[in-house]
Amino acid sequence: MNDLPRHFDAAHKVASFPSIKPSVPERVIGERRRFRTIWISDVHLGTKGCNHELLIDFLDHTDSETMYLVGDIIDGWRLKKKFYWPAEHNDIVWRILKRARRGTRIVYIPGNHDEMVRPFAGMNFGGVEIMRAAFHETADGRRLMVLHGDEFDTIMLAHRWLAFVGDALYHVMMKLNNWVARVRTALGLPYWSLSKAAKHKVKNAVEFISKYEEVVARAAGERGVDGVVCGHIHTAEFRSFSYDGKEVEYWNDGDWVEGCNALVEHFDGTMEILNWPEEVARREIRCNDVMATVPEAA
Ligand SMILES: [Mn+2]
Repeated sequence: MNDLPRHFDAAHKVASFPSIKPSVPERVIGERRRFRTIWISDVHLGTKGCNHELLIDFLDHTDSETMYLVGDIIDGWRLKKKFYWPAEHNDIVWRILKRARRGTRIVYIPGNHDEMVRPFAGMNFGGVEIMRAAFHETADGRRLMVLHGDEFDTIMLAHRWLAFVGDALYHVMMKLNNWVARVRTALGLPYWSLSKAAKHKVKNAVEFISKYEEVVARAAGERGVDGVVCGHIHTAEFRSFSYDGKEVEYWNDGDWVEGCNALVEHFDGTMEILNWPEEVARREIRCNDVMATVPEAA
């Protein structure tokens, strides 16, 4: 019971947070892109992996009626080991709370890395609703189940396979493989393929992702919803499955460590996965086009 005043105190601090100025000022250039709904997850605040620059840019250029934070927003596991919290990470919290103040409905569904927030499900901190899972109805009436997704990753393979995902790494591995082979030959050792070992891991990773998507979609099908939105495996994706002769949509909103993706719902109910680095590149090209039409000052 002694805990209660402490929680109120924490809630008060969170509520007064928007009056503090962020270290990176808000940059709203022209109109914000408005969506009905935005889903983001796997931000991993409190780690060097979090791409705070791109996320701040995303938050400054978009707006929505509802925003779901689909877990692993704060990395409590890593923070417990080593405290790392740059000013930009506060800026992200500041921006989210400011959205809530401007009238966006914010729903925070904690994941496995921020599981310490899970006991607060049902509470509201500074306009942020904390929930264990949510049901979202799209503008065209589809019912989607929203959850982080670690519930379906029973073996918790996430960390072991994540390191092996990605073509780029595979190519580096191939180069390294040649080097290892040469050194081994020079030393008179038998051939051993590093790339083959890696390829095996990559194949396992691909199988794991595919299996995971299937398991999550099936769980949604069993609950009779039209689809599911989750995060957790850091792989933004849309897939359509069939359950009991009915279509079940699988949406993964990706992450802000590697891909920097967000899932959005337009006002007509159409859903789209945004790749923010690509959006930034497109914006810069458009900006250059505009600049090219500006006559040079004499
Ligand atoms: Mn997770």
